[in-house]
Parts: sequence; structure tokens; C-alpha cells
Amino acid sequence: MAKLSKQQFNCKESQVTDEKIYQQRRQLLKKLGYVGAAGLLAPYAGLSMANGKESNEFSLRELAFSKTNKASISEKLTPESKVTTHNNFYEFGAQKHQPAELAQKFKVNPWQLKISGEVERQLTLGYDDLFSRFDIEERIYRLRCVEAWSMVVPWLGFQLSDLIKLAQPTSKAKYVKFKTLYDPKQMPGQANHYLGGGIKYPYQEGLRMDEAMNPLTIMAVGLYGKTLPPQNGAPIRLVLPWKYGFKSIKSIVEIEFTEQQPATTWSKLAPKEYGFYANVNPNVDHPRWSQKSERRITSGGLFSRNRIDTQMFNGYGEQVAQMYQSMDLAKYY
Ligand SMILES: Nc1nc2c(c(=O)[nH]1)N[C@H]1C(S)=C(S)[C@@H](COP(=O)(O)O)O[C@H]1N2
Ligand SMILES: [Mo]
Repeated sequence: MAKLSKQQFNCKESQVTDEKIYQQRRQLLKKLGYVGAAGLLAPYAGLSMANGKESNEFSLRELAFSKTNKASISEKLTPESKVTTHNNFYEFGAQKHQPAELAQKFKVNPWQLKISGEVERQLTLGYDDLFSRFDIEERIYRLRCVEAWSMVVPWLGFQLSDLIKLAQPTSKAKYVKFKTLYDPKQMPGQANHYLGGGIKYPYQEGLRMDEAMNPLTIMAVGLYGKTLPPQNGAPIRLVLPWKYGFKSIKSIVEIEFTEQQPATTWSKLAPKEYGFYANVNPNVDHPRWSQKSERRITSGGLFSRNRIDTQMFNGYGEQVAQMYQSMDLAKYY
């Protein structure tokens, strides 16, 4: 498992399951008008309804207690307008502009996230739990798509390791499997093979246990200070900054701990092009294009110089390289 010095990250030992802190956060949500009086008894009473708003979008800044940390980078942010309109979310269409258009009515509250498999404690988290059970912080990360474009995004989220500690995996748990919601009524790409890019749904991803426990691995519930827009994977998605974007699965409803390496959507669809690991690697080209450089999406116009060199592990080698020390990364791409 990746060993990181305490100075590298502000990670306190165990911040999860502290009932007092959880109650304090709920009080804060309530004060802000996001939790109804009956919130505790009826968890799906809804944050948004209590606030008299139609949408589920609300500010998360008040909840982010540790706003700065050493995992964040200081590069120029990709503007919010680009982060929320240039998306890959095939459940809402395989073209970049489609998710922002076709996901607007996507219902994220109520939500159920089930944690199962090789664990001591099976859990089901409701919508409110996603924002109150764990320490939410802001993390500014690079996001490098396998298609050779990239962004810099200010996410809000918590470490997946916090959730894993809560579920207490057994000694048999070697991998973690993730599943996106399957709901063809709401997700037109699941109902229409052509619109959905030919993917067999539900979208599924997986990690090795040490990758899941790495302090860089977060479950994001927001970006740019607010809850996630539907097109970015509301209400909760994975963010893995050293891996190609397709590993960062959106709108997750299931997390299962397994003994065997789980099948993953893209490696099943095209195993020669997309592997299980999918670590960003400028030395291993995609069979159909080079991975040596990338187009950084900025606020600049068409002629701004935004072609940059791709870095090994997307620039996060110091935090993750040791996990792959003995592996041939050309074979395990
Ligand atoms: N369920 C699901 N998750 C997904 C995808 C998808 O099509 N469906 N696309 C992936 C890809 S290819 C990328 S690059 C990122 C894009 O995340 P963003 O739209 O928030 O930038 O989401 C990933 N997660
Ligand atoms: Mo991607």
C-alpha cells in the first residue's frame, strides 16, 4: 500500500463514524435550510425541498472544512463553463455537448449507494449521507482523458479510504468494483444503443485495493464549490487523477469488494485499446493515437497555445508510482 508522509496530506487518522461530527454537519445543513425538520426520520425528505428550491444544486463551501491541502495543484483552472459542457457521460449521449443538454432532469435525490461484498459492514448511504458522513475537502486535480485532452478541476469530495474504513473489508477483499445507475427511462444512452455509443450498461469500473486506499483517490460530490451537475456525475462519482478519465466512474450506486479483478466497461469493449489499470503514460501510445501530449482545455480561444506534454501518472508519480514498481506498464496498460 502507498505510504505517504503525514506532511504530504492533512489526513487525520480516523474522522469517520464520529456521530458527534455527523450530527454537527447535519445541524449545519439544516441551518442552511437544506435538511427538513423531519430529515433524520425521513432521510429522503430532501435537501432541496426544505430549501424551497427546485434543483438539488447547493453550495458545499460551508461543508468543506479543510479547504487547502497539499494534494491540490496550483495550475490554472479550466473555467466552470467548460467543465460542465464538455463531458463524457455516454449514458446521456456519446458526444461532448450532449450530457449537459440531456441530463438536466436527472433525479439524484433520493439516491442509494450500496456498499457490499467482502466487508464486515454492509452499508447503504442515502443522499444526505453523501454530504454529511465524511470529511469533505476541496481538491484541485488534473483530469486527463484517454482521448488526449485535459482539464484542471476544483472538486469537492472525501477520500474513498474513509468510506472503506467504515465498511471494514475482509482479508478476501482484493479489488473494488463500482457501478453506475442503470435507468434507461432517465438515461437515453442506455435506451438507445446508437446514442449510448454501443456500451453495454451499466457502466462498470474497478480498482485494486491499494489504489482505492491511496489518499489521492476521492469520491467527488461537488465541483466549483457546489454539488455536482448531473452531467459531471451527480450525486457522487470517483476521481482518480493519475488514471485516464474513463476510470473516474460517474453517478455510482454500487461499490462491491471482491476477491477477483472485476470486468470493466471499456476494457471489455476494446481490450487492446483500454486496460484495467489505465494509468496516464506518455510512453505507451493508444493503438490509434499518441499519448505523448494533450490539449489542455482553458479559457483561451482557438489559437491559444494549449498543447502540453503529458506527464507520467499525469504528474502524480510521487504519490502513486510505488504501487506499480514491479509491473511492466506496457503490458498492464
Ligand atoms: N458512468 C460513466 N462514467 C464516466 C463516463 C461515462 O461515459 N459514463 N465517461 C468517463 C470519461 S471517458 C471521462 S473523460 C470522465 C469525464 O468526466 P467529466 O465529464 O466530469 O469531465 O468521466 C468518466 N466517467
Ligand atoms: Mo475520457
